[in-house]
Order: sequence, then structure tokens, then C-alpha cells
Amino acid sequence: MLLTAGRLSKVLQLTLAVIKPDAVAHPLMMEALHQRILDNKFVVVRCKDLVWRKQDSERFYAEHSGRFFYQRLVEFMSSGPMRAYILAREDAIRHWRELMGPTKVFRARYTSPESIRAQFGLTDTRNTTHGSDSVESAKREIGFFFPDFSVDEWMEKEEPSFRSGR
Ligand code: IDP
Repeated sequence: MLLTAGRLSKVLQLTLAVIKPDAVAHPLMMEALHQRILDNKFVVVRCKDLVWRKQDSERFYAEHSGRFFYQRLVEFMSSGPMRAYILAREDAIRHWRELMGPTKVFRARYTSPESIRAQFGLTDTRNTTHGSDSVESAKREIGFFFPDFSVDEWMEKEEPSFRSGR
């Protein structure tokens, strides 16, 4: 990160990161993933454990309805506890997606062997983590998981003090 006179020169960005049920089922994996988050200079702004009903899963992944994997995905995402994070960093969306690696686990193992999905993913569906893919989706997805959190308010009131360390 760039430092200018003790301050971060880039504005922080928020992203939604989710540890999916396959990983939450394994406490050691959860610990390793949490450590990866901290090692990669993300600030944990919010974190919570939750379980989805099937209709939450259907709503969140509505854009994939009709795809061959949709039913499997919906069942899987409502099959057990998940952990959701709001993470802050400069360029958080890109950094988290890079750290996760490609969607498909077997591709990830060849192209990004250090990535989370390569190292911990089980199948293309049970691929360990979710991350927002744009500023707009981060705002929408953070609202879905953390309805009481306002991205705009955090950016206005909290971001400057996180960045300056005050
Ligand atoms: P992303 O999670 O990398 O952003 P998306 O294309 O948005 O990828 O897909 C959402 C989720 O749907 C994936 O994380 C994965 O769990 C599941 N998925 C996507 N493509 C496939 C597939 O080809 N087979 C099985 N599951 C898939």
C-alpha cells in the first residue's frame, strides 16, 4: 500500500466476502482462511455467522436460475452455516477475487495454485468462498447480508479515519 506522510494515499474500498458452508464445516480451514484475510492486509469491518433459508439462496443467486448448476448451488448454499465479512482495503474487490482464484476449482489448481479455491475448494459448486465482482454488486451484496450497514455512510464517516489511523 502507498503511504504518504503516514497516511494511505488511496481510498479504501469495501467488498463482501463469504466463506461458504463447505469451508465453515472445517474449523481448521476457517482459521486458515481468516488468517489469509489478515495476512493480505484486509481490515475486517464486520463479520457474522449465518444460515440461509433456501429462498435466501434462490434470491441471492437469481441471476443464475436456469443454469445447469443452479439447483445444486441453491441447495449447497442453504445446507449449513456460512461466515460473511465486510472487508476494507484499497482495491478490495480485485484483491479478494484474486485471492479466491477462478470459480472452477480444477482450473484454479492449474492457473492459480496459491489461491484459496485451488487450495481448499472441493468442486466447482463447493468452491469455498464468494466475493463481489464490482462496486455496484459489493453495495448490493453487503446490503443483502448486512441490512443495517450503509456503505455510503461508512465511506463518508469511517473511511477517512481508517485511512489516516486517527
Ligand atoms: P464467482 O463465485 O466466481 O463470482 P459465478 O459465475 O458468479 O462465480 O458463480 C456463482 C457460483 O455458482 C460459483 O461460485 C459456484 O459456486 C457456482 N458455479 C458457477 N459455475 C459453476 C459450474 O460450472 N458448475 C458448478 N457450479 C458453478
